[in-house]
Amino acid sequence: MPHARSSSVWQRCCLLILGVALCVVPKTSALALLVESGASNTTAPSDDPGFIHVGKRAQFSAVYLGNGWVITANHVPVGPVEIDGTAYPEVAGSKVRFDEAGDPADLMAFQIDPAPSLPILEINSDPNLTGESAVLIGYGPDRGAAITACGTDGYLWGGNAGIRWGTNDIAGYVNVAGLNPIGELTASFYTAFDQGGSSHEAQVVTGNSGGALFVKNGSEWELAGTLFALQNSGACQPPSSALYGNASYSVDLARYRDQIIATVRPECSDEIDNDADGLIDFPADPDCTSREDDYEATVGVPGLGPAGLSALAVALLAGAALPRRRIAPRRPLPARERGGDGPTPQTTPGRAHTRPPPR
Ligand SMILES: [Ca+2]
Ligand SMILES: [Ca+2]
Ligand SMILES: [Ca+2]
Ligand SMILES: [Ca+2]
Repeated sequence: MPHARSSSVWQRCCLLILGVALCVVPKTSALALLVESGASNTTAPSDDPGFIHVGKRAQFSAVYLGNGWVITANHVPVGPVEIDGTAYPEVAGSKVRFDEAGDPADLMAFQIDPAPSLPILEINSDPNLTGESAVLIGYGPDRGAAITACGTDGYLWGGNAGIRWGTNDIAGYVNVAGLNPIGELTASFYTAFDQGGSSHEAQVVTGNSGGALFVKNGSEWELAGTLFALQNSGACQPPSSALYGNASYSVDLARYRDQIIATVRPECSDEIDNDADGLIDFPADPDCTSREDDYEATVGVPGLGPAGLSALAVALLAGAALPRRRIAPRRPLPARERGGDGPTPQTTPGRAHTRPPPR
């Protein structure tokens, strides 16, 4: 009964908001699956939201979004990301931090090269997921011994670290203040660790951040959150433990979605009509061979930004002939500058050199 639980969580969260004013929010993440131990839940669930996309970033987590980009908490350092047993080096200087109304969030993305052969992840746009079932995936310890503290039951963290999944449901929304500098707010939602909760009730643990929270939109899974903070029961709670009543916080990706899409997507899945032909992305724009395709126009006729359209208008007014549409092989494509809207010389550094096969 999510609604019965969310009432008590809301009251506790009010206390948290006061605490947040004093900036007492531990940074966290990765999962202690407090109903599981050992190797349990270290392979994809049968209804898989994207387990293989969640990677290990040092002792933290990061999620592969597709197109050569990973997303993680801003307090996770940039570096190589291990995905499905393979380490992918970071692209120097590629980090982009996301913000809202002048508040830089505890959320960023950076590129890895080569790009893993995995599809582009969908990102949730629903601003209210309260009551929705979620799957959480991150790198962290398993469940250890049962304990009782602060008048409630729980578990110590175990000694088997790995990427594992768990479940919970979204209890509500709150802005979480960062520790440094004081006052930067990260839009987030939270789950409560409940005795008798969901089938694989999960709570994040201090030490790792950047893991994934997925929810279903109809029949399709979407990435909705980046795990980044927790609330515990205070001084009475033993270190390295999770108690019923603790909460886990995820960055609300819906609030940063436009920035994320603009940063990490190729033209054929960036939700923009890049070449002004009235058709947006794959499969609507026939020049797109897949969501991973870099160009929404035939190669040789790159997408027209405002400057390009102005130039074209000037050319038409001057009676100039339109350039002939040239049919050219799509690959290999030149490298593309991040945020650019057209091809750049082959000497441009960075960017993925491999691409996933069309789905
Ligand atoms: Ca719960
Ligand atoms: Ca597009
Ligand atoms: Ca188009
Ligand atoms: Ca087109």
